[in-house]
Amino acid sequence: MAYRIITAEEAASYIHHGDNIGFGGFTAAGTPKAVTIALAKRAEEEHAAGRPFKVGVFTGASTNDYIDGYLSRANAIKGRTPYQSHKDARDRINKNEMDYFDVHLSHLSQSLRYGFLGKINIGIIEAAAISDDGEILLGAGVGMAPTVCDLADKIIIERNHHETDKMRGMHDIYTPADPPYRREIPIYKPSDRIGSPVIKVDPKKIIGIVETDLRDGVKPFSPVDETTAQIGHNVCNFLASQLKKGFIPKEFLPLQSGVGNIANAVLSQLGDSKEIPSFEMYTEVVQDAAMELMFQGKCRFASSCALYVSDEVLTRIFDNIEEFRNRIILRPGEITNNPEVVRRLGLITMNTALEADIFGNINSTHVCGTKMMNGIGGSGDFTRNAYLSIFACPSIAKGGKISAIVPMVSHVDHSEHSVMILATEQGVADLRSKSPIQRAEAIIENCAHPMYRQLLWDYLKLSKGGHTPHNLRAAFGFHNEFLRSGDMALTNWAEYC
Ligand code: 0RQ
Repeated sequence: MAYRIITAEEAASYIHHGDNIGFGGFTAAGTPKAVTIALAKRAEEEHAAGRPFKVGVFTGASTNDYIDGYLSRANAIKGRTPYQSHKDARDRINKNEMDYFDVHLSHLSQSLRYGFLGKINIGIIEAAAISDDGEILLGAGVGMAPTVCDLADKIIIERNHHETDKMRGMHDIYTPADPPYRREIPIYKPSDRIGSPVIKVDPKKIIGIVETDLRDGVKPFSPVDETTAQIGHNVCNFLASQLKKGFIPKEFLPLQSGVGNIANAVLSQLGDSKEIPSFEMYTEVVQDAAMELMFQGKCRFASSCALYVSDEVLTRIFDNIEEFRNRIILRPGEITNNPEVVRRLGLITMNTALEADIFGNINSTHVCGTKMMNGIGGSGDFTRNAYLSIFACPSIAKGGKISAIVPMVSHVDHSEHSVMILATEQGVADLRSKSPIQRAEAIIENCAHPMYRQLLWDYLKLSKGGHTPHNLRAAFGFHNEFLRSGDMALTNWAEYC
């Protein structure tokens, strides 16, 4: 073995205050787990001794408690990008104790290569195996590991004994050349392989190997409830109607599905629908619901950046690895989310909104316009380039005290120009070819909860003139009312005009 086996504590000792760390993995899948616990302890000791200790964190997407949890609790993160979904990270971000900037996932690797974001001092990569000549076999998540390995001055490998060598052949590692030399990414169907099954690095960059057997520990999502089942049902019916009308080819088109409870529920419903034929996925995460569709045969093939699945489901994949090696490809995030490929393949994209406005703008990230929830993730990469872009969410949140349909979104992630379909448990609004006023009518009628419908009609009446009618004094009336009384339903427009 050409490398030193080191402890997590020794690995952490090579990381200095102010360093930027690039992590492999995507969501909790294949994300390092051991060194960051030791790093958090070290940060706490440094802080106790009155010395500053904070690092910059670049990840493929959200991570796990081992990175965002431990490092946030230790207040050891100076800056972080991109998507995160950990409560402790969110708390630091919203208290401005961690500088967070949110970018489209497909942009991150190339922005690092272009030098826009500073350098990567240390890469930490979880691997299933590593050869003496520097071939790294990744585990269940790829993220931006290839770019991290390329750019980092030094690399620490966490060899995880649960990420088995059986995964050899599942990955497809490809890094596009940078402009002005970039060519097309030659993926013409989700199952096309264009790269290498391993990452190749200069062995001299590897500081050492930390042995671990910690599991990804993905928790199952909330079971599908009446509301999320109805959303899924509405999306399925809509897709079936598009198929009948010939707007979707009879072979169907590859699907992308975002993360979270709603996305999981929509996928479950697709599995049950007799009208939707079997399909392929070209997506950034495969969750339990998508794997369930693969087990059933409803999903024939999945191209993804990660197997973000519960430990039981991952074990089931490993137990049937010969089959799934031919039915799953794991790619870097800049390829799974690549706008060029998304547009070419003609994806049906399904992502989740926190709130939507009556004109079709979507806020997926900020509660009441100010508090960061998770981030934009890949939802922009997919939505802007989709064949058919769908957003779904429950029409109300927090027991009805929040309407997800508002007069004006308090933060814009996806604009009315990119959003084609909005679905809630109430119904579906097809926004294609509609003027702003027609969109507002369709959204209020089909998507708003009955307890908010009249308030929204009243808002539209107050909003006189212009192509996109608004009453700028009242536009954030729902949000202001929620901040004041805790219940948007108590909005009295007279007070906000
Ligand atoms: O709060 O957790 O306290 O119960 O938001 O909402 O309904 O469980 O939905 O799990 O699907 O998450 C948009 C955050 C939805 C997610 C978002 C509250 C609600 C609940 C969660 P509780 P649900 P989900 C690829 C794709 C953006 C990025 C994306 C997300 C909690 O889907 O991060 O799609 N999407 N990336 O009560 C205040 C509102 C609210 C609200 C819901 N209007 N105001 N709170 N909630 N609506 C991802 C990757 O790139 C990996």
